[in-house]
Amino acid sequence: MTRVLSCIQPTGDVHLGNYLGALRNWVAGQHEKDVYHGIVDLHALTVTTQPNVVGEATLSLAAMLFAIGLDPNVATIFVQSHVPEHSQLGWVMECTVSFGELSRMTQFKEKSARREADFVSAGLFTYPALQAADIVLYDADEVPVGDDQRQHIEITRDIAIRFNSRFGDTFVVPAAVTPTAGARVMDLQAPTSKMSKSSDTDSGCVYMLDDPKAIEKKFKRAVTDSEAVVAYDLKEKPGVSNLLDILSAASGTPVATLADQYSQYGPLKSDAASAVISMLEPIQARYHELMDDQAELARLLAVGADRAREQASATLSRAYRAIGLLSN
Ligand code: ATP
Ligand code: LTN
Repeated sequence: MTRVLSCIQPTGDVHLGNYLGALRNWVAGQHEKDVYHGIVDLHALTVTTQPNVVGEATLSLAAMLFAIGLDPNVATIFVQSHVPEHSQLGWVMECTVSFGELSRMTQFKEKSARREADFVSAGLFTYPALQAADIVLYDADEVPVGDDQRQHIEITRDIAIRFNSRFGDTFVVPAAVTPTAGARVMDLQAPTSKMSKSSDTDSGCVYMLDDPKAIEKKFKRAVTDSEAVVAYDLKEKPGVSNLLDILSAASGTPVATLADQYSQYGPLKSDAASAVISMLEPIQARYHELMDDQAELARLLAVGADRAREQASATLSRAYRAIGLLSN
């Protein structure tokens, strides 16, 4: 069966865009392929300076992943730092990639420029080597990623190919695949930009843990236009089209059917809010249940860590043997 791996960083709260655009597809995908999903806390260290923040975000993200329906008995859901082989193989990967190759990574150039006077860790620079380890440790055939991560998959392929040619066939060379298209959710206040946790205000971003009142308020205030005609037109009517897209994704009704059903913005907004609230209700309930039962959450993560380690340790040993490190 095809092995798929995709990871997520525990930074910031999960929002509707992450869910409808990506995470919901992870849930559907777990029954189609052999999937591994890591919460990559060590990657988050590249920009962390405060104690406890990463651990708490990791726990919360884990509860959210289980709450949306990832089944630890079907998918392998693990925390990166619970599988020490990531750091171990990460070093080997660092020694298999060149300074020049890492210097060409767009994400590093952008992130380090944005941090300007801030601390730019060496980890931010070597990050793609750790990501390469994340991927090859699991013999992943496919890595579904957005455009921003394609360069990191390319460098992973280059590293794997270089290692295999130096030390003999050891790693599966992964392919970047375009994830199943999810909904593209736009900011409710600025519908030409994608919904994002880093936008200026929170009022255009619906978080998975927002309470019903907050969700209603955000939809009520959603930016539309002055035409007062409900129609799907991404270019001319981005706000209304976004509401139709969200309502469609949350209710399962096709956009075309919905567009015919509404003639005013008010009902469209309140129905979109209600559909989102009903969709999130069971997820939030399960999330809080898990957060209140940390022992269960720890048990679920241990199941994932055990399965992940079994695979990861076999690959690490294979790599050490290929290099010919002295065994102990
Ligand atoms: P930031 O808010 O800092 O830009 P983000 O919220 O976009 O981050 P990422 O960690 O970059 O989150 O993305 C996680 C996943 O969610 C990715 O697969 C990304 O494509 C998807 N995603 C993020 N925002 C949206 C959105 N508005 N619509 C659809 N998919 C999205
Ligand atoms: N760099 C990715 C997160 C990430 C990842 C991975 C994705 C770390 N390791 C392995 C896919 C496969 C990001 O910032 N979104």
